[in-house]
Amino acid sequence: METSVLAEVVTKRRGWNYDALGNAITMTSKIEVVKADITTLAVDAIVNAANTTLLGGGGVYGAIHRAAGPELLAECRTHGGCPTGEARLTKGYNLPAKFVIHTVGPVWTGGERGEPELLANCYRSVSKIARENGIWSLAFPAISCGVYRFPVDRAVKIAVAETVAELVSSDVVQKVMFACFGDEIYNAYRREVDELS
Ligand code: AR6
Repeated sequence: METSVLAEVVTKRRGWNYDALGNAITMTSKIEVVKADITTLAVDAIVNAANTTLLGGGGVYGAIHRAAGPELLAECRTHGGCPTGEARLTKGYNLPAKFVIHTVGPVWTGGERGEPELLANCYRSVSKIARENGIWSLAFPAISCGVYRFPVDRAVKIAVAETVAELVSSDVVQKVMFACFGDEIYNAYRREVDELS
């Protein structure tokens, strides 16, 4: 293997990246794990964990709609739903975030129905929309880890792996926050992100 290719593989494995001058930037400087209500975060876009109708729910969905105001629901109606693993973009209305990217995580039913791949697809779909819309900073909730009962450790591994893959390959998305509600989720993200450095 050529030295440059080998260096790239090692670089990606260790979660390092390089800026235009060739200075090493750690992935951990681009990823932040915070205990926060996602609706308070002033990032370009926050991610919503919705259901396939995009039109109702509690949890993080309810918090985002309450904070954004009724215009958000009106714009969601125009999308006519969203399949599991895909994502849709709306404005952020009264939120500090300019946009909301709505994605639909899988309901955990034991792991034999493609749940891990569907969850990975959520992160990929969100990243694609972010790239296409010049979104520099993003905040994710723990998609599928509430009502949809995805095992937290497995979900967090997928979230971090997909985020690193995006940050390594994209020159658009530069900052990703994981907004955690509760110690279990926070500690799981902390452990996984700490392993990158
Ligand atoms: N900020 C950050 N995280 C939050 C917040 C908040 N304000 N509120 C809750 N969480 P869930 P799911 C966390 O159930 O499992 C909806 O009703 C929460 O503690 O909101 O993908 C939809 O309409 C958990 O860790 O989403 C769907 O029907 C995580 O966000 C269904 O729930 C996700 O929990 C989707 O279920």
